[in-house]
Amino acid sequence: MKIAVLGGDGFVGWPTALHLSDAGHDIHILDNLSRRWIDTELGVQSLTPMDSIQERTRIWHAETGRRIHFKLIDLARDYELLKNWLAEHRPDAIVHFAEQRAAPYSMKSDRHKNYTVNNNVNATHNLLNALVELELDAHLVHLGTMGVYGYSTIGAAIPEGYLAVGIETMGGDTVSQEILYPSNPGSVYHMTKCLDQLLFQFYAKNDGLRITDLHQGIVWGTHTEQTRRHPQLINRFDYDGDYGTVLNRFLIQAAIDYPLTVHGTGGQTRAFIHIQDSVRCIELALNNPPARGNRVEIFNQMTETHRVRDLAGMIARMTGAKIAWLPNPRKEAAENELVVHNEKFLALGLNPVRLEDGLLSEIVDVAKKFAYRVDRSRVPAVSAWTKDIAPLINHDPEGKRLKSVS
Ligand code: USQ
Repeated sequence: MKIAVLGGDGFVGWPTALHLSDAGHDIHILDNLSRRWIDTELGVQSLTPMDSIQERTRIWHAETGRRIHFKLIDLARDYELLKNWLAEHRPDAIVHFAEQRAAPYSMKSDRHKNYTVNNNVNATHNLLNALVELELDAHLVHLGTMGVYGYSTIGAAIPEGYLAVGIETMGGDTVSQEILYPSNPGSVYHMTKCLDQLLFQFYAKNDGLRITDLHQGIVWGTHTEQTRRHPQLINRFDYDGDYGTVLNRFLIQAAIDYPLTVHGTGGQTRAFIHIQDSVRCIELALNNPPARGNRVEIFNQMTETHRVRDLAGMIARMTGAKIAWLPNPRKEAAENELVVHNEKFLALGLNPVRLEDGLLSEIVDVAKKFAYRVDRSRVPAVSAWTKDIAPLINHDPEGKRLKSVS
């Protein structure tokens, strides 16, 4: 297939582009390189040394003989460029990662909230709009988030996108319907993914677009089969307080002898998936498109759930790291249960990589190898969800003003 990978320079986009190229597809990356600009804005860099996208694709070609094409486009702003590109190339499928994906970054200031909404919602809408205008029947696979469901504990498992409800009619009967699971975002970033869901629902219904939405959990790990092939194909690895996600942050913190930064009681339960499974799921989704006229296909792209404090405890036992119990910069439930249906990918043959498979220590090794590149002052998460929370944030989890390290 000819596949456009929008946001193909990012943390999941890059290994996906390699994985799909390796599988024989003709890959075209469209990206505005915003993630690299945000690194510059925040004054941080990936733990792993990353080459330019042009250099990365050159190395891939030298290693495999396969070409990955790159086009610099800002999907949120350059509608005409996007439309012209789609008209010229007419891809069979499109994988859409081209959104600002960090919840803390989306909550940093009013400017960051505006940027995240404008960027994410416009990028998605521009794409859908162009597909309709060009009568292009490409299968659209979008990277959504488990966070659309929210983290309230209701004692029931989260279904894959749709909830069966009974509605009482005026005549007193009960009619059954399947509706999008009520969205309950926990950040401006997560809210944009909820808005995306409505855009997809409308365009699938109105124009018969073929859309798959992947509700992905927190990705951990860094390598995939293809990124291992050459040092310059390495994936990015974020450890800073805005872009670093919890498990990868704990692993790098353990590697540099920094206390593990647990927010609040660490009672938050979240869904996780290894980066290798993430790229496999995307391929499975591409191979199983919905029929034209069908509703949006939704998969829960996660393989296991864990409580934050259990992860911290496990890594502390594995590495001897200390745990810092910090005031939570986010407005979120202190404790929650989370049970998730993910049978659809398992039925399509996904054989998940588990935390217990020993890969955690491998990542500590990656972290140790590049530890010299870490700026310890960028480890604390200081982006506060509300003005009330901001004064409580601990900017120094290493100890001087810390109440409790165990
Ligand atoms: N947390 C800590 N300590 C840290 C960092 C995070 O205790 O040092 C806690 C947070 O308070 C939160 C949980 O860990 O309760 C998860 O935080 P995260 O930063 O790992 O994940 P999140 O902000 O939810 O976002 C990430 C990705 C996002 C994706 C989402 C999937 O950045 O793109 O959509 O995971 S999910 O969480 O399932 O919605």
